[in-house]
Amino acid sequence: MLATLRSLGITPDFVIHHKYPPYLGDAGLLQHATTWAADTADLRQQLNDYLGTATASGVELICTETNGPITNNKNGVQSTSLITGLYYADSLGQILQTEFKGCTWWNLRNGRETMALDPSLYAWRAYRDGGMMSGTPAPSDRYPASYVAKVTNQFAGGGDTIVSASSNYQRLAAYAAKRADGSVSVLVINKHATATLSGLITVAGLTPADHAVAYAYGIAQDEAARTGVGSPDIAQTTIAGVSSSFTRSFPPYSVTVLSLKPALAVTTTTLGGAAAGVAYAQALSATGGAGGSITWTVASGALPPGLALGGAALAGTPTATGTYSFTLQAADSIGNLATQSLTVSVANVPFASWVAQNFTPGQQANPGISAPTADPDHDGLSNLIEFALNRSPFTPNAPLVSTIETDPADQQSYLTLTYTRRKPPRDVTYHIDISSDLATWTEDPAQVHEISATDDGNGLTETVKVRSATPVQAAGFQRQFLRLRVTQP
Ligand SMILES: [Ca+2]
Repeated sequence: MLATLRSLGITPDFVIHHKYPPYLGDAGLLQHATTWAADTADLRQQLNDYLGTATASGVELICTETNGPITNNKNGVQSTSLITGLYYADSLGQILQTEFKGCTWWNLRNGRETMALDPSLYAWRAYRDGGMMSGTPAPSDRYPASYVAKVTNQFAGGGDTIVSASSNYQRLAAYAAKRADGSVSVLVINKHATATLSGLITVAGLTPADHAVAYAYGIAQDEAARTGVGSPDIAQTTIAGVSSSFTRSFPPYSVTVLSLKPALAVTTTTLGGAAAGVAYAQALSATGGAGGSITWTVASGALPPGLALGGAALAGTPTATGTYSFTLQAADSIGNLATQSLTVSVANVPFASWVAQNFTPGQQANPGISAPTADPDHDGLSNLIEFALNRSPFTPNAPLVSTIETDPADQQSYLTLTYTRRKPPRDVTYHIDISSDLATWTEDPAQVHEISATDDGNGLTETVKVRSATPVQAAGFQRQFLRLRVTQP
């Protein structure tokens, strides 16, 4: 036919292949999937021979029918057995490594045909069926191939890449896919009737998360369908101890897909600065792991007062200045954990925020009321000073008064000024000036010493005491004045 097509100048777009194994028994069927490679080579060779390599290269191979040996009466009951389920998975793993562009299992629903059980086969349904399931809704009417298809759905899909995988044991087939989301899935089929086989799984090109999800179907589920006791559905379990090289046991006659995700990692490595009294929100993010939602907790340290973890964010209104270091932990839904050390610096209330908190929009628009130099309560203290001293701009306050205080250490008396100062970081600068005539003022740390700064415990301010360096008892002492001056940067 190919020669005739060639003589007519016709090139087929594709070749359809149907594949049904002969009677092979269970052990034979379980090794038969490896013949897909030979089938492919044979078809390609025929196309090359009859059409010429150049022409043949445009012809696609498609399999529109395959199943176990349902055409053979001798082992028809095998079609509804666990063995054909395993063969389905093994065939899929093999086909995905060939050039076949498509393959359709014959079929979803076909028809049941009662026949005698062959005791040499691992089978318990006394009927043949070319479908994956029967028409009635009982669990036993879904055949193993349908459940195995549910498992292999977790193996690969559109956009994924089949990557090399190998097993050094003929009865333990292994296949692998690099998934579009960066994860790697491993399909393992234990074809041994009674032995649990252990495989050392080595993963290249991915540091897997230490928790993964395993999807499996095997004797336990097939028995549940037979007895009605237990779940006939696929098993989905979380497994721990996954790494780039790990050992996993596979029960006899089972199909397993291990879904290995990239290691969970927190991608938020810095957080923006915050200011007391100013609403704050920073998104938190992580990659890898099971995907889906991440649960965030504080693993160590303490968040700035006023901030809390909620959803995937650190948010709130800070109430206290300072630099806060803490470690956040991200947890995915299957137990993968990742931590990240973070620091948030909380600055003092900015002057602009204080204005916004203390003045109405109308007042804010009126510089005579809200400007830094304004004094709406007529107490002689400008708004900037009121802010710097953490006072209210509308409550008249007494002015700062210098006092003469005696130092018990030297029994000398000093001109002393006590005032409230916002804790750093802050957006105002405090200056202490000294004068002997109220005309010439000097800011000189050598002449005025800060002798104490006591935290007020409110997270925002401290009480500062400064005094003249020269005691009133000093020879030639006449007069001294101290004043507080506040500037904005
Ligand atoms: Ca005032």
